[in-house]
Amino acid sequence: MNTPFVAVLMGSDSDLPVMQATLDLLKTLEVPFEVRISSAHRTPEATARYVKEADARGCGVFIAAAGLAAHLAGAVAANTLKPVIGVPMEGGPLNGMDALLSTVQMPGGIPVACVAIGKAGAKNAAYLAAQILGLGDAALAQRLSSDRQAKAEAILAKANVLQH
Ligand code: RP5
Repeated sequence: MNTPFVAVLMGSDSDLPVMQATLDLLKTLEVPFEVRISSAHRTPEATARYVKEADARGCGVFIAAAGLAAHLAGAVAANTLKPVIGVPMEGGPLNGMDALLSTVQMPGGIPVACVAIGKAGAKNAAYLAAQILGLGDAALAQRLSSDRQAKAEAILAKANVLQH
């Protein structure tokens, strides 16, 4: 069986500046991934086709980012039994609240794990995907553990600086 990869979808290339944080972290954590611009509304058939094909090729986790009436994560979840992480984008007059509710309010039986709006969500989508894949990959779990430790040490070092 191939090593599971993460498929990162976004509804528009206008989502890329925020979603770059997801791609950077997956790279840092050495998680294999591929990226597609694919829209639930503008390219619905292509989205469904890609999800089924990526699933069959060994995708382990899907990440789907979209803004406004954000139906991409739900459309992905409708076409796979693999875990789907939704990232609400913050653009638009409602600052992402529309995307948050559209992403998180899935009907029972078709789950989407929805993370925070915008940059924090983009980062956590990568961490959550890595944690899921880390359940079956001890080396990846170790890289996650080292990353968390390094972040804690960086904060403690800053606290020390403030005390002096
Ligand atoms: C959503 O609409 C996209 O995910 C994006 O966040 C938003 C705006 O898309 P563009 O008009 O910038 O292509 O589908």
